[in-house]
Amino acid sequence: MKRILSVQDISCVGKCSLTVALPIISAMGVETGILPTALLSVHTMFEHYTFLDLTDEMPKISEAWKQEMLDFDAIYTGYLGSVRQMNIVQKVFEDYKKEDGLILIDPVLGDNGKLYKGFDQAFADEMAKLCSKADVILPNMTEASYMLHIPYVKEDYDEAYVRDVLKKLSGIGAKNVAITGISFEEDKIGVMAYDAEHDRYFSYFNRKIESFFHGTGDIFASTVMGALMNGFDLEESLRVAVDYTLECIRLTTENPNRRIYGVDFEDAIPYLIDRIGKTQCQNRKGGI
Ligand code: PXL
Repeated sequence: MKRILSVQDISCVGKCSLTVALPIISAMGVETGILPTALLSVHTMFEHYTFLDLTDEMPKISEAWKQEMLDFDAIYTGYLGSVRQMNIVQKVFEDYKKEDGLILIDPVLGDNGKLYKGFDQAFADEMAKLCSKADVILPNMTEASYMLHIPYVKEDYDEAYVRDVLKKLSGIGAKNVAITGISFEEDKIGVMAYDAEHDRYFSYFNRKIESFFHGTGDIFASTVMGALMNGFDLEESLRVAVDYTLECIRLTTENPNRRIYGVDFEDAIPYLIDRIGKTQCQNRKGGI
C-alpha cells in the first residue's frame, strides 16, 4: 500500500483540509500520514474560530520520524499558516522526497479574487517559491494571479489567456501545473493543465452547478493525490477529481438539510470508489 504525507491544518469542523483529505485518500486505498500545521475550531471562513499554531511542533515530528526510518511515496501540502511553516515544509521535502516520489502542492491562498484571512502578497510570493519544488501544483485563478502578480480575471478570459497563465506558472519551476475552476461556457467548469516536460496542454470540463461551497479545492486536490497514487496519469487523475467534485456538489445541492459550510463529500465516496475501480484497467500507466 502506498503511503503519503499530507501537510495541512486540522479544522475541527468545517469539511476542509485534513478532515477531507484523510477520508478521501483512505477511501482510495492509500495510507495517509499527517503533519498538522495548526488546530482550528473551524476554518477561517467562519466568523469566530480558535487557532493553535503548531509550527514549533512540525520539525520535532519530522525529526522523530527519521528515527523510525519512516518514508512516504508522496507529499501533499495544503493550507499553510506562515512563511516559517513554508521553510519547514521545504526541509520536509528535502528529507522525505524519494527519488521517484511525488510532491503535490495545493497553494491555498484565496478564492474569488481575494486572499483568505491572514494572508498577504508576501505570503503568496513565498508560496510561489515553494511551488518551484513541486511535481504538480493545483492553484485556482485567484491563487495563480497572486503568485504571478497579475490582475485577477473572473471568467472573462479565453483559452489563450489561460495557456499563458499556465506557462507563466510553470516558469516558477513546477513540473505540472493545473488551474482549477476554469470556465469558458456558462454551464461548464473544469481544469486546464500544462505539462512542462512535454510542452503539452490538457483540459477537461464537466457540468457546472451554480453554487459556492467551501472546501471543494481540498476535495479536488485530495482526489488528484489519491488517483496519482492509484497509478493514474495526471490527466486521468484530474478527470476523476473534476467528476468527483461535481458529484459532491450535485448531491449537496439536492440535500435540503445540507450544511452551509461544505459539501457532502461523504455521500459521494461510493461514486469515487466505483469510479476508481472502473478506470483502473484502461488508464493505469503508472506515474505522471
Ligand atoms: O479550504 C482551504 C482552507 C483550509 N484550512 C483553513 C482555511 C481554509 C480556507 O479558508 O481557512 C483553516
